Amino acid sequence: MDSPKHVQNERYISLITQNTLALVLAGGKGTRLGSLTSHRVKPAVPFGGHFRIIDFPLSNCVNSGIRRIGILTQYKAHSLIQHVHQGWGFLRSELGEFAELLPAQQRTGDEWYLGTADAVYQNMDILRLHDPAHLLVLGGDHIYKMDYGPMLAMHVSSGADVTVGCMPVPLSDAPSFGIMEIDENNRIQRFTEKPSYCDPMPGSSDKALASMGIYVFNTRYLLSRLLVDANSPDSSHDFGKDIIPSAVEDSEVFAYLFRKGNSDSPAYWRDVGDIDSYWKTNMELVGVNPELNIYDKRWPILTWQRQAPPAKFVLDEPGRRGEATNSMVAGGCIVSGATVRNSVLASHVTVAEGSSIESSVLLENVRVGRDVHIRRAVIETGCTIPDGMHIGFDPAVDGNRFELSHGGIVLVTPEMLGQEVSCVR
Ligand code: ADQ
Ligand code: ADP
Repeated sequence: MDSPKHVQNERYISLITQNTLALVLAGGKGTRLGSLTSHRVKPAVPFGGHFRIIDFPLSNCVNSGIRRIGILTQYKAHSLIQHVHQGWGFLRSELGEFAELLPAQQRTGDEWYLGTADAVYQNMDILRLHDPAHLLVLGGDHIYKMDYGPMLAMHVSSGADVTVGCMPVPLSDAPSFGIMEIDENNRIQRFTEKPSYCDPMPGSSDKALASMGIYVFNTRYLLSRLLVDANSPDSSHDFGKDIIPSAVEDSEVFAYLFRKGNSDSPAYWRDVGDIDSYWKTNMELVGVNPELNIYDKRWPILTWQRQAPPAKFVLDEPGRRGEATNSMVAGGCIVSGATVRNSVLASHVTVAEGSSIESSVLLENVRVGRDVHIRRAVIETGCTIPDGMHIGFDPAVDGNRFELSHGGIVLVTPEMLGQEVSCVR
């Protein structure tokens, strides 16, 4: 649709991305990740050995040429603030670039952020100061690589007030998403937040078109809508529940389908909403040929990482090899006379002699004792697993002492082991 303009002006996209400010929503409670979010907000949850979830949307912004970013926080934000502060300070303020934390600070009244739209509303004065032509509103809790440039370009060339990023999801997952119906020009006809029932999208028997929680707005349009919303007593001040459905009624609202390159198939995008999807999305990285390539130097996932010596694999006294296969092992780990398979080990994990780790995610500073066997588990930062313990073999035993997901994944935290919380989460 926009190719003629591309041809006319080779800077068509970069002029738009430079005039865009991204707002990453990172203030929600997100209780479905269980005890992984009892000390930290979901976007701050570690992922993939080196990263925190928020690194994905933030990296997408920088890789797309959007270098003005606000991060809206409120709930259990300590490690998120620390991470952004340590890892995302490389943007050059003297060039007008920033990744700025926007905590709830009662700028407009006595309330904390009531909903996602209210979070943006409460920062209106700051947005007016920056004065971008477009606002790109992103959830801080999805794993994907996306160039936002083409979506912004489509937004501008279609003359939309709002553009919503979307992709097909299984019909059975529709109640977890905002679901839309679109016409042949991708104009959104109907938008329902988390419907209990919906019909399949045209041309499919088992898929519905879901919002990715990614929105492009013309700044002036959004600010005027937020003012109205703030004065609506019945509103929950949420993009998915209030702003988008009402915009669909009376404004130009278009869908942008997030596809893999130039193909028709949907691109990789994961909502790591619960422990099962968190575990599965981590597991998808350790396969031989993962759909999400985090090794692509053209699209680096940026983060802050701890200074650590290289991971070490040790042959123990009786001659047992310390080894890891189909696994990602971060710096500072030591695997001694033990085997690690299909697993993700974050930095400074130690696995002692005679132990085995299989299909598991071990977060920073986990110490695994001798003759421990762990399967299909997520082990929280700072846990010490005592010698001889078996995790993931007997649901009845695990269910009593740990958290067991619907899909049978065991979540272990220091509290469940009766240990003190000694690490920043
Ligand atoms: P949900 O993910 O359920 O649905 P929500 O819980 O509002 O929506 O979270 C979206 C993002 O906003 C998260 O990153 C969260 O941390 C943050 N957030 C939530 N409340 C906040 C607040 N008060 N202040 C600041 N940030 C807050 C949304 C859309 C759906 C869409 C899915 C896609 O509403 O339409 O389908 O995302 O996952
Ligand atoms: P992979 O790295 O696994 O081959 P892709 O290259 O298909 O994955 O990237 C997935 C998404 O990430 C693309 O749809 C695109 O939005 C974005 N992306 C990755 N690399 C680039 C790039 N060099 N330029 C623009 N977009 C990119």
